[in-house]
Amino acid sequence: MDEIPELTNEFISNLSKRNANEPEFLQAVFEVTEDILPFIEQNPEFKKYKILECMAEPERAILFRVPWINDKGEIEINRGYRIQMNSAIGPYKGGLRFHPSVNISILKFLAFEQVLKNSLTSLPMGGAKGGSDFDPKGKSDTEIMKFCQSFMTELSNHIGPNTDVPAGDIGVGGREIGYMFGQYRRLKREFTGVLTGKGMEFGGSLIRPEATGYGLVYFVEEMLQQKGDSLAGKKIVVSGSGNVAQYAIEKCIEHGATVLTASDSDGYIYDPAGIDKEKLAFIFELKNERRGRIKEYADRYGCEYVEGKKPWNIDCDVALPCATQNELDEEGALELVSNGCLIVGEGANMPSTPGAITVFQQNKVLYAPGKAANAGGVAVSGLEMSQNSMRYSWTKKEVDTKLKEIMKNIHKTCVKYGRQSDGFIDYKKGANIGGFVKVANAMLAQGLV
Ligand code: NDP
Ligand code: 2IT
Repeated sequence: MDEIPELTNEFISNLSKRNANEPEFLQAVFEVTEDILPFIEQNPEFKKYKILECMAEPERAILFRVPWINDKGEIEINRGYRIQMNSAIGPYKGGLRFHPSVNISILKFLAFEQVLKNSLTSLPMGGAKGGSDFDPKGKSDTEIMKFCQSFMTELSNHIGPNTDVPAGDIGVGGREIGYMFGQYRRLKREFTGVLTGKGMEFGGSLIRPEATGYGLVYFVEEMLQQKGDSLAGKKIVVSGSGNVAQYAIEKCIEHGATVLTASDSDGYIYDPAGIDKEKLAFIFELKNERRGRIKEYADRYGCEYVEGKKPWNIDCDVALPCATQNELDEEGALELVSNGCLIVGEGANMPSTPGAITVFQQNKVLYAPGKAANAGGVAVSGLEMSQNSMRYSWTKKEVDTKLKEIMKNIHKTCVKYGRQSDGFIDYKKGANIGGFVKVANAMLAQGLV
């Protein structure tokens, strides 16, 4: 840390002061800063125009009240947000998260990551994130619909197909996107591609539900191929059991790997025989239809269930954290390393803590950060926008081929900017510089706006 350029210290201290109550946001920005600072030092224009300082300030942050009435007839008040972080390379784009933990810090970190991620996809999308502290758990379909309608009634004033195009994230899937799309269409009296992740009957893209999980596995396969290896026969540990985890597991099985674990916020299941197609179908039904707990998997298949713990102590070749931020800490990272884990591919956004990342780097574990490895979701969202604009739809095969190509190119970008003198690929550095360059150049070209 002794050769940090002067700019870093000043930048870090100012940013920390201005955002003192936003630990996740600071974590995300610092993690990027350490990689791009030397790059900025070599490019005086970026320094002169304070590009990094600009990027760390949202273009706009919207906060609003979301009142709705629950099934008991009681009034509930939630808080809604949309952080429009950067639109230098395209309309704002990024998911909506409904989870009780949602606050400004979490959404700013997600929006900041989204800017670089969207740039890496090579599609013309700026970055945003939004959501609410609404907790969808245990709510009826009617309550979900009422909440989504109230949320969209205000959000509709701030988004549009050429302005800002939200999608799903934690707690927001096809059902919620459908209700929000319906309300937007009613309010605006127009049918446009204002949201992505829509149902197939009303403008959704094939492969969008699968895209984040599939893209993650395509990326990890590229990492292995770079080493002359492949996923076939590998032992995989997955956290989460939501959208990203489900399709990551599906694609791992297709590649001949054995997935040993899945989890939710209560605990994890460990199935030494591996989650096969039939067991995965049970997870889909459990989580997407009955909205039950992962423990039921262990009850049904007679395997181990570990309450209140993460699966990082399980022996594996590849770890795919697919639940949430900071779910993999230094202790978990040390366990993975001591069990011989070769690769960590982040399906979630910022699941590894800074301490965990240091452990991976010190032990030469190949570590793919979320902004590269989980970019397949937003990439297919970008393809959904293109199809909506053309009033046309591509086949499953066409979208999947484009997704594979995009993940391959992101991998190439990471290798280009992340290759070290000893040949080791620092995917974090590669992704951070690769994502930054295009946005920074676009900002320079457009002047101080
Ligand atoms: P889902 O809501 O479908 O699933 C989330 C999963 O993570 C559930 O298993 C959930 O368990 C678990 N989880 C959520 N919060 C916590 C928590 N605080 N502690 C422990 N477990 C938790 O969301 P997604 O699968 O869509 O999203 C998962 C991750 O992937 C997020 O980090 C998201 O930002 C990221 N991501 C998502 C994309 C997408 O297209 N959907 C694209 C790129 C990244 P439980 O049910 O108990 O809450
Ligand atoms: O974190 C993410 O990239 C997402 N939640 C998907 C965003 C999108 O616009 O598809």
